[in-house]
Amino acid sequence: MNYKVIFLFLFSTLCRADDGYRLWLKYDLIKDAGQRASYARSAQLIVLNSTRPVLKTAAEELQTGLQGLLGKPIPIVASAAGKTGSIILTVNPGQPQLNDEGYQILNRRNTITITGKTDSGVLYGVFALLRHLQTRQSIAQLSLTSSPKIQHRMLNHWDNTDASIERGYAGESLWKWYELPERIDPRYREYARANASIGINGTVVNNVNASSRFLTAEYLQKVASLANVFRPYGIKIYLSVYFPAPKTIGGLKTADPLDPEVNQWWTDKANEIYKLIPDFGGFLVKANSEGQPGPQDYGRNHADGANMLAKALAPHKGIVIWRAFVYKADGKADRFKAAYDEFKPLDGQFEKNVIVQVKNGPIDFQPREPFSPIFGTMPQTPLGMEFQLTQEYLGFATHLVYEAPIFKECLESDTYVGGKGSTVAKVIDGSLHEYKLTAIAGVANTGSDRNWTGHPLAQANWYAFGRLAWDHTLSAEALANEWVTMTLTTEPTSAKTVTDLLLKSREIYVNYNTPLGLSRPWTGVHFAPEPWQNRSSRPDWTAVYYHRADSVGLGFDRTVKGSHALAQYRPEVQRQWSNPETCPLPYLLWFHHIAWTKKLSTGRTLWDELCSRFYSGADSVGAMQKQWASVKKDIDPETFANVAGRLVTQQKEALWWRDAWVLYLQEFSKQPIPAPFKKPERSLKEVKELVEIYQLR
Ligand code: GCV
Repeated sequence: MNYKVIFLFLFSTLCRADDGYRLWLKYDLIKDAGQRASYARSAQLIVLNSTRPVLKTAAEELQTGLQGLLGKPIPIVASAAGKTGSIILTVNPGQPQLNDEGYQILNRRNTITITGKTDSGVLYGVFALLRHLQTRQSIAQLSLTSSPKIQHRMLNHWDNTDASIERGYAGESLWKWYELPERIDPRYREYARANASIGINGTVVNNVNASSRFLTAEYLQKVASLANVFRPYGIKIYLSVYFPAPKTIGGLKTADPLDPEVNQWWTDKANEIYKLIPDFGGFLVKANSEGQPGPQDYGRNHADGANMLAKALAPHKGIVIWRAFVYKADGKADRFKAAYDEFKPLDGQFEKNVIVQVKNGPIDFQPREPFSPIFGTMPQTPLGMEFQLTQEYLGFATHLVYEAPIFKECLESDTYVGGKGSTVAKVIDGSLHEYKLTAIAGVANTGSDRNWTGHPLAQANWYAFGRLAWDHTLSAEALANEWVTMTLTTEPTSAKTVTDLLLKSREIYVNYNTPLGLSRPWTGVHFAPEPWQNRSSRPDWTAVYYHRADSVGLGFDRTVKGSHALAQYRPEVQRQWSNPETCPLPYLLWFHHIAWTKKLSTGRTLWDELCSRFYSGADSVGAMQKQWASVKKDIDPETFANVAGRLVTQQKEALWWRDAWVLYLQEFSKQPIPAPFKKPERSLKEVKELVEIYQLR
């Protein structure tokens, strides 16, 4: 082989390799010339008569996308001058049917008009049109109207000043604080593009376990420089704030929210921020939670704390997002009930620009949780949703878990707060209680890894979250298929196979990890199974606190005979869930302590059913590997190998989870492993030794 041939070979290999950096915005050339020509009929020119930044972004994004997909230059011009085949970008503040960020796309005689009520609406319309092309749909008679159902669609980054990410599994933080504001990493813009393409319009860049450093003049310059990058993409920046900042950086003796000097400090701070960042979004606050200070340290309540910040931000139209993730270190209490007990009495007491952000479930982002009862109880307080995209309890970045089914399950749950059909989605989109403020947040799964999310398929979680935040009625299946087609392959059979793989991944994970409503939010390593863990600085940070295995059975009794947490739900929900016969199996052990020998609706005893799920879950990972292998020819080799490797790890760890639970629980149940399953080959002691390795320093 001569050098020329070697070069050409290497070059073509490099061109082919896909490291995932381009996410779902690939815009590779459409191979089918006929299809290209049919799209091109309506896409000869982009017409934009404005230099406003978001509109400019819209035109340039459209140009980038079209040029890639159609393989030819598409000029941006100020006027179409009667030419057909143009795409006209236009803003019409009076456009009926649309809300502020909505768009309408119409194709009439090969002239496409994308109309937004605002500049952002046009940008979202552009991405919707590109999505149509990327998923190879016809645009000939296109007529699309869409408006976001929720106003604030945000990512929450748990990123620290030292570039570490709390519960981050895809490398370090994207934000290079030591380089900012002078050096702007080009990746910040790529991040903004990706978010805008799925409708995200806000980002909280730092950890809710916040450092007061972010509120110093030095750091605000850095934050402002990021805001400048995000602005042309319609994305506002927010900060998590450390409640005692008036003391730590303001030199005051107190951070009491009712103290006038403290109020003045926050007012001055807000003024300082808005001078630098005129469209700053607001503050996110974790207070009196897991050791974070807050208003209760001064005998005040959450509303006092939130309202003080809200008043400081109100003149600038900023908002306060106050988290409801609170629970006290009380071993006798049921942590499930804590947030509801603290927040329900405060309903209606928050300022108009406060939104209370509630995690989807009552405990903490478990593989499966019932919806938080708070959603059914605070009609006078805007409630926002907090989902977790990063896989803290879902196998980090090694296990494949497509999360849209988790989001949908919660959003579609019926709270009954306003009668049948009062879904969580209708609570948080404001339609049920006519909230003036609506929000949804995803704890980001992004990091400095080239492919952004560590596991290549975890990009689908970021994608699906954004799309659902825009429109929660979209199905998990449609979104999976959309993402796969835009990102991995347009070949329909393989796309269908990968979509199917994504869709079943969550249930498989639950089966080998926490079936039938088991939960596992203990401290430990968050990664490895430790059902035996019974020692910690606080009782609700042990495993045994949650699963309550004993010689009789398993599960946390939250009925009237137990902690009575069920009383926090509306009577219709209580009626169904408080009876073990009618409680859905996926939630059974969340609410009931069930005898090992009790026959379930499946016809098996609890013990046999658990074993069957642990074993079938672990086996299914093998089936997922086979399914992935079957699409090899249609997937980029680098991405294929990356996922294949992670599936091997997942298989190993699924067996590990299965063995840990089965061997540990068997010590209580004293039951044999039911046929056809075989007893694990290793002992409980051996599994424990494996876990210990992950705890070594
Ligand atoms: C940011 C869980 C996580 C913590 C996280 C906390 C929260 O407890 O383990 O890392 O802290 O939730 O949501 O505040």
